[in-house]
Amino acid sequence: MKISSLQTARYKYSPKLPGMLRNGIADICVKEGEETQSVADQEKIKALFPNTYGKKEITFQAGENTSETKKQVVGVILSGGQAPGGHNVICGLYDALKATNKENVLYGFKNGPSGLIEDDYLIFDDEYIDQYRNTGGFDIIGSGRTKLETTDQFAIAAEVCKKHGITAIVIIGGDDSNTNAAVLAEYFAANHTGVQVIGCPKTIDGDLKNEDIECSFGFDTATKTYSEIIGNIERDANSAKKYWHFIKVMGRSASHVALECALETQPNICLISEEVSAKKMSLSEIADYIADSVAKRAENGMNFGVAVIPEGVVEFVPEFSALIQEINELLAGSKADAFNALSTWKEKYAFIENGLTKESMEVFAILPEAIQQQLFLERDPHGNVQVSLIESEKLFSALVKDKLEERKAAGTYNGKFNALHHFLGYEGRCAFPSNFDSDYCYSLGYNAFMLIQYGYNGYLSKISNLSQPASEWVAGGMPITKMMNIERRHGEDKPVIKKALVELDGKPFKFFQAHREEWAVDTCFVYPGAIQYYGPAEVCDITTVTLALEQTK
Ligand code: FBP
Repeated sequence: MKISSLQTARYKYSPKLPGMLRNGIADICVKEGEETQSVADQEKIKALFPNTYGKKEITFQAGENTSETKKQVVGVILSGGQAPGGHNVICGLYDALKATNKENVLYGFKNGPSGLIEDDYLIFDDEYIDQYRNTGGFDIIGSGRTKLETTDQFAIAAEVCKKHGITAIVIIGGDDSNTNAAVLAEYFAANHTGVQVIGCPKTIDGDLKNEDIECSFGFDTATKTYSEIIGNIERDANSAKKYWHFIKVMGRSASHVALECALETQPNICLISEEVSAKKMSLSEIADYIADSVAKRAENGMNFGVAVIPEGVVEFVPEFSALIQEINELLAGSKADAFNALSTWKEKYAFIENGLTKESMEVFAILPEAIQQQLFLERDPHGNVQVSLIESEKLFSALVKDKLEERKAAGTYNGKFNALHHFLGYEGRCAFPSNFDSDYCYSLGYNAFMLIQYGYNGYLSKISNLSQPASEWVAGGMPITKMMNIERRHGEDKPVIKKALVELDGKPFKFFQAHREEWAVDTCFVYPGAIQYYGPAEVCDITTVTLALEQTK
């Protein structure tokens, strides 16, 4: 297989560990902190996790290693969407495991959580793992979205662990996967299996964070990759001076990715879904907001610009989510067959007009036809509209165009508006991890093994003080139950890790808010360029603006 020269160079990169983990395995000891409580619903969570609730927060420090010297057989799983650095979590885990005892074994369950249930695995050795050091992707073992959540699955998992003598499972995933990791940990403890479960916080979306987890891995590299592309597009826009670029960025419901990219690149417009929701903005209001920027820039002779749109924004527009709910109802069960049997869009449109309320029909009617059709074509296995597939970058540019035409007719706008569209998502999820993600992920994996070695169960591997150089990072662990509350899911009360959305009183949003009016009218673009792996630390090792702002005193 041909390998790029960057990949060869990255094989030789030595990820930086937190200072307290640098002295070698024999010199890492535990400092136990306070007992913990869940963030909310304490009594309910305690009742659901009698064996794993309330455990102590811990940190590692330099000192004699007093952990038990039993042989460890660990299984690792990658869960959900790819995030840069996943390979390094496994490399860090492997290196700590082998440095502790050469007889220790690391199993990789293939293609996500289903690999554990199907007993589909490989066993890591030096030659195999060395091909993946500091590389992007999850192809080292593959990933998947099967959820480990039923008692039947847990019983099979326990059998598989028993068969291989597995002493611990490491689950690398987002909020859902780590919620399930906590439930599995409780099951293993309640059934005296002796198997521990440790989670690692992964997702490019940045929505797995709280007072303990400063950021999920992959967010740094993905946002840097998108910011490079947005910056390049800004420079193109500023050179050609003839296009408005509408750029949708991934990130699911939360707008952390969009906000970070805006802080990095200073586009003219960046929508924040959480703000749209708080202000209950309608599609028309959002379109007017963007059209104002287009019109003001046109007055100054600038018929170009850049607008960043978060992936989940339409879900947060109240009238749009009401429309989606009505469409889901309209096509529920066998009604979908009646709809699909209609042969022309005209007939289908009449069916829709008949079935929607007047309010929802008004919203539907203003959508461009391509989006209208998308709402009826792209359905998930339950028959629901797949909101994430809606091309909101095209939706908003079409709505803005309509607004501008109205303004032209009224004589209040006389510019030119040519829109281009982009969607940035998959481009960033498997990029070579930045130095930050290489170091952070390796540390998370190394630290996960220390938690196993010291006998912890139901903990999340935790590395903090991340806006400082790695030598000052703090390694430790936090019971996953501490991050949980009870939420209504599919009609039932469930214990879940609280998803972190953008806080409108948080420092990153406040900073953006303080500058966006100027960015909307003037050209304040910033061009971050490509991720740099070799060179001065201030160019190569700096993490996100979001984290830097969150950690300013
Ligand atoms: P995770 O929550 O699993 O980390 O997924 C992140 C993500 O990239 C989202 O931003 C995006 O909406 C989704 O995955 C896309 O999923 P898929 O890979 O299944 O197309």
